[in-house]
Amino acid sequence: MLLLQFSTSHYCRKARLALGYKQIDYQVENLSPGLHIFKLKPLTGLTTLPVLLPQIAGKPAAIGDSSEIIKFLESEQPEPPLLFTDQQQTEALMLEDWLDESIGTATRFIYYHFRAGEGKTIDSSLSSQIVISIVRKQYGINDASVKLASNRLENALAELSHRWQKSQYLVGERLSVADITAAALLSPLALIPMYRSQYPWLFERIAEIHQLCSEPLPPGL
Ligand SMILES: N[C@@H](CCC(=O)N[C@@H](CS)C(=O)NCC(=O)O)C(=O)O
Repeated sequence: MLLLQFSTSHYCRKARLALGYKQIDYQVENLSPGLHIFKLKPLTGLTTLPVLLPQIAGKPAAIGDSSEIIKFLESEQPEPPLLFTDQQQTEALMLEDWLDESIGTATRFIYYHFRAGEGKTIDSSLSSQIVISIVRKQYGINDASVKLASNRLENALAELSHRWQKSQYLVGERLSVADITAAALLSPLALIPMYRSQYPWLFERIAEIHQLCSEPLPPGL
């Protein structure tokens, strides 16, 4: 299998965690932001990464969207499972969708805001700052939208803390799509000192989940 990705994307990290947890052999191809559209549009009709090319006869040529990729991996290789077969499935998929649509985007806002200001020294090169400024423009990242994102994250972290402290897992008694989605989509916060000092339990859990999935730790951990 071949995973088309942006190397730094937290949604691509989510797909890698799933592949790693299932111990599936795969290769990655890193695409360049901007030019990626020309490759992706004919493959999936979408402009977003990750995209998985299963390279298996009789299977789809390309699968876009991290959630669809996980569903495909589960059908191809059910063990170890990331989904459920009972009523816990609805809860896990709802958490995944909430993390994808709300929390992953909030993290993006907080992260790029940090990288353009206090965290500029992480990579102050012109090329990096140009990418950051294009992303900020593309998603409308500014003081007001970052404030809203930070409020959303605060609520999300309260909910995740409650769930992860009650049991080791967000849903049921084993690792699932909900845990790997949270671990991937919150991982960019590891570079931000305020989150590191206020939510140490979060980064311990992110690191544990990366180890379970044989995925290298995200920057900052
Ligand atoms: N819901 C999608 C979101 C993926 C996503 O937002 N990917 C970003 C990178 S973090 C992307 O490819 N952006 C490029 C674009 O929108 O053109 C998924 O889960 O795969």
